[in-house]
Amino acid sequence: MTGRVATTCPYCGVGCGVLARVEADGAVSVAGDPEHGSNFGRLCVKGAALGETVDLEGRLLHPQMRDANGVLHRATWDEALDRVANGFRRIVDQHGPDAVAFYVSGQLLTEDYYVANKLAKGYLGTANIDTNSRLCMSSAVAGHKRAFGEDVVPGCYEDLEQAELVVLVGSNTAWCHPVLFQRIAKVKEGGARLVVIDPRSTATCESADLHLPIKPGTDVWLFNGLLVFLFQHGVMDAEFVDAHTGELNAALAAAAADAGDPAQVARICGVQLGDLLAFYRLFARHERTVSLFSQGVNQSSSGTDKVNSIINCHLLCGRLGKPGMGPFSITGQPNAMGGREVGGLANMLAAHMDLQDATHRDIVQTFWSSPRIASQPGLKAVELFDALLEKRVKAVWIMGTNPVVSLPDADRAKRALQACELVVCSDIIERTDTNAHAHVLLPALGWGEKDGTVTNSERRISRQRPFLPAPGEARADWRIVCDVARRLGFAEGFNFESARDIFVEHARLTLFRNHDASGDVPAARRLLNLGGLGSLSQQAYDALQPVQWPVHEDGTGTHRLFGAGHFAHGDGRARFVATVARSPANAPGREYPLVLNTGRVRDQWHTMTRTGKSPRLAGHISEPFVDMHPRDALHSGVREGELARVHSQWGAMVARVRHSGGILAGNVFVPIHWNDQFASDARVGGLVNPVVDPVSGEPEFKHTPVRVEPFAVRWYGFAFGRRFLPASELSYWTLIRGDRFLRYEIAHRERPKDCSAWARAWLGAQDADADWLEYEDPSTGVYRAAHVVDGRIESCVFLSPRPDLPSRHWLAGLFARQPLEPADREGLLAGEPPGPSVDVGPVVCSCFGVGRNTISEVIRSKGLETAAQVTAATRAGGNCGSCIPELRRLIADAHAASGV
Ligand SMILES: Nc1nc2c(c(=O)[nH]1)N[C@H]1C(S)=C(S)[C@@H](COP(=O)(O)OP(=O)(O)OC[C@H]3O[C@@H](n4cnc5c(=O)[nH]c(N)nc54)[C@H](O)[C@@H]3O)O[C@H]1N2
Ligand SMILES: Nc1nc2c(c(=O)[nH]1)N[C@H]1C(S)=C(S)[C@@H](COP(=O)(O)OP(=O)(O)OC[C@H]3O[C@@H](n4cnc5c(=O)[nH]c(N)nc54)[C@H](O)[C@@H]3O)O[C@H]1N2
Ligand code: SF4
Ligand SMILES: [Mo]
Repeated sequence: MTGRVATTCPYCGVGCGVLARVEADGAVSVAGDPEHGSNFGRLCVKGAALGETVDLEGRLLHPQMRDANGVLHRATWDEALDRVANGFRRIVDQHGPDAVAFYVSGQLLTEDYYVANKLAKGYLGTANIDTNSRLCMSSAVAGHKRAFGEDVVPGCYEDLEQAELVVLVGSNTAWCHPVLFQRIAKVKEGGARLVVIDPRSTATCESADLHLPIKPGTDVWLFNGLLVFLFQHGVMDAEFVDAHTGELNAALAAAAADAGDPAQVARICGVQLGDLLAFYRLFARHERTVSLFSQGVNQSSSGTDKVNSIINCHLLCGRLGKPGMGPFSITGQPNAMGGREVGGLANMLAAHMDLQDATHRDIVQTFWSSPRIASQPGLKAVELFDALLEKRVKAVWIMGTNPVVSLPDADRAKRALQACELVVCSDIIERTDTNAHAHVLLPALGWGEKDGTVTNSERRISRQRPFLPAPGEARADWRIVCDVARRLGFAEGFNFESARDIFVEHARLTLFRNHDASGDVPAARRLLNLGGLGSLSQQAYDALQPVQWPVHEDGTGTHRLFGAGHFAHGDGRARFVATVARSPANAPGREYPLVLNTGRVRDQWHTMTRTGKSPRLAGHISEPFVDMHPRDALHSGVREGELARVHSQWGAMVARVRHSGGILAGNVFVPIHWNDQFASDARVGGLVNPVVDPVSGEPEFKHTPVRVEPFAVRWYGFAFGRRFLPASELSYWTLIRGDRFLRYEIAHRERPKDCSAWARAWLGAQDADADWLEYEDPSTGVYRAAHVVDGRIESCVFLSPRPDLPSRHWLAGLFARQPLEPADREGLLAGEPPGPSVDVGPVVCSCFGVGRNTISEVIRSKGLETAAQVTAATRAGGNCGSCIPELRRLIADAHAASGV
């Protein structure tokens, strides 16, 4: 494919290879890279929409600094870098190195991460550098270290295809790692079994043979019970356990103490005994079992124990390091793994070495020839923001993460930044909830512009390559760090000319005092070893093909580790960990009777700074919602489609009530994505309990006691405009980007006395000659108006006392049409499309814009039985396949409705 640049998707940890090209009209087109071993040409809908997210609208293109009056102004790079360097220098001189901190991200490239970590730990001398991976993977990291002696994912994606049984624990793989899920779905066709363990019934469950909707937080009981069951039924690889592991007895005793009786485990986990035993038997029976886990496991106050309780079961059966089996921590961000490799967590050093190990400190400091080396673990994310609030830390440099949205107790995080003397933010977007508190804003290069490497969930290092010019004055994150380091007087450690220079240094550090010449393994041996990559030329770096570490001297990679039973603990043995089951930190009670679970939706990425730009991605789920059981809605006095306020002890938010049918009574689910840039009051992080796992420091994002109550409004409505509308004056709003328009879902506590006057002012159509269409029915309280300019629709607003407003779909289409037909004008007044009504319903297939009603109608009328038939009939699911689980659900629903 000529002119295509092979690069890597910047979203999830699947790490798909992407071929990107700038077309003649300037548009960016992307396709899956058929050669890339992670996706073999597939992309999910977020990857497929990448081209819609790389425009420069909203980009931060120049450095900015806040003046004494609190106003941000454009600054030169010299001014901005001086302010950062001088500020950090002054604070370190006055208060010591631990008075400054870095808060970085699993979305930085390995090279960026490496220099940030080097600056903090080797030059400033503080380990106060933590990352959003603390919120994401740190329980998996801690679990791996306890079990294996090093943070290693033993297997690879192929194992999922070779497995007889795939167990998905706390993972909505269908939505969060869609391409990997497609690989899993394929093996299912070959007869493999799929078990999903998740309190919610998600899109992932559509393909499952067995779904265990466990009570939130009870995973350790479940897996402790499994360990006892396997042991009692003799499903154990005694030879492996004897030769290669330690401390089984302690683990068994702990497990038997609280989970020895399956009937009791079933009660505690809230599942049917029969289902529990069915899972235990499936696990017992299938040698080739992969247990893939994600945030339902990690993000818990017992996250590390959850991880080890899963690994224990695999160790007992010797099921890891061989084809088709193993515990598998699936990573969230594109470079969660790379960050771990360079030591981006506050309790790690670099190249998988430990801060608290004097030999490791000596290795790293010697290699760096650095003036100092941090010797005490730094502050973990949540502690770091506490320290900012208490002014123990006085300067923080935030790179590539949006903590005012994504931290637990996020309002406290906001106050922490307000209290901080110097807040520096490197970002690609100008306006974010976090940047609102920056004293210095530094424009970074984004995906498509930046150059470096990322490592995916299966240890595969892939290149991100630029195919777009650097916009404005933006610079690579690594370059910005080096610019500041040089100003701090550390030129000798940061004279890097390119990402390749940094990568090569990182690769060499992984080798340094790792193997000795005789091939013997010295005491400080680490499995993370980039062997042959330590001498890559620029040309070789540019041509680097995806490769899984450890990388041998000849440049070949490693699919699996631990197959030979050698682990990274000093004695070469893996460890069973005694995991004592315990409940989540805070139980629901009278004041806060429901449990808040938070997570992701299919078509948005985190705080929406990039996916929020794409009209295609906005169609699937366009508003923040609180998904709840109808019984709880009744008790809470709220109704589907209306607005509700969700409260916890820490904060509150407003969202639309929804009944997906997948939520257990007693629980609610709220997506994490919406924030102050996209909605009036929907930052769920403000509600989340900041309690953390005692070992990993990872917050309990999946379990906060809350209360839901009505959010009373006098009218509901929606509006479309070609420009931003003054939504912030309303009680409720959400912003949705469309093709050539912006859409707002709105509501307000008071009904305007004069709707017409209000609408004209709000839409900016006060001119007496304005082409203005308007309809009002005082008996029902319905009002609608549209402003037409030069024959084209400019804006419109629809209001009603109830949330049952007309379909937005046909209105969106009017923005593409010019000029309006007379029938369109009539439709606007009538509040419905002219001609036969074609409400296609909410978008299910974002690639082809196919709506739910269309799909359900075809399933019904043609009696379709399979997702493939639906694709043939409607195209839905025919591109990226992300919606196939939802197609299955619609088929099942249609059959249920017709009683088949
Ligand atoms: N579309 C999309 N994809 C993404 C992302 C995104 O923002 N959008 N982000 C990426 C990132 S960084 C990450 S970390 C991953 C996260 O990927 P996932 O972990 O798959 O996603 P989540 O939605 O956070 O949560 C997973 C599931 O855990 C369940 N759960 C909650 N409590 C428990 C419990 O106690 N036990 C069990 N067993 N399950 C529980 C939830 O109901 C939820 O369905 O996704 C990555 N992929
Ligand atoms: N309630 C709740 N909260 C959660 C979670 C949850 O499940 N529930 N999950 C947690 C998890 S797993 C994660 S990973 C976090 C994610 O949370 P965040 O990391 O806060 O979310 P993002 O929106 O990915 O933030 C990335 C920021 O970096 C910017 N950016 C993008 N590319 C670049 C670049 O190349 N350089 C620089 N300098 N900036 C860039 C983006 O514009 C954006 O502002 O959220 C955590 N918070
Ligand atoms: S599964 Fe989707 S989001 Fe994840 S890397 Fe692949 S294309 Fe990107
Ligand atoms: Mo994550």
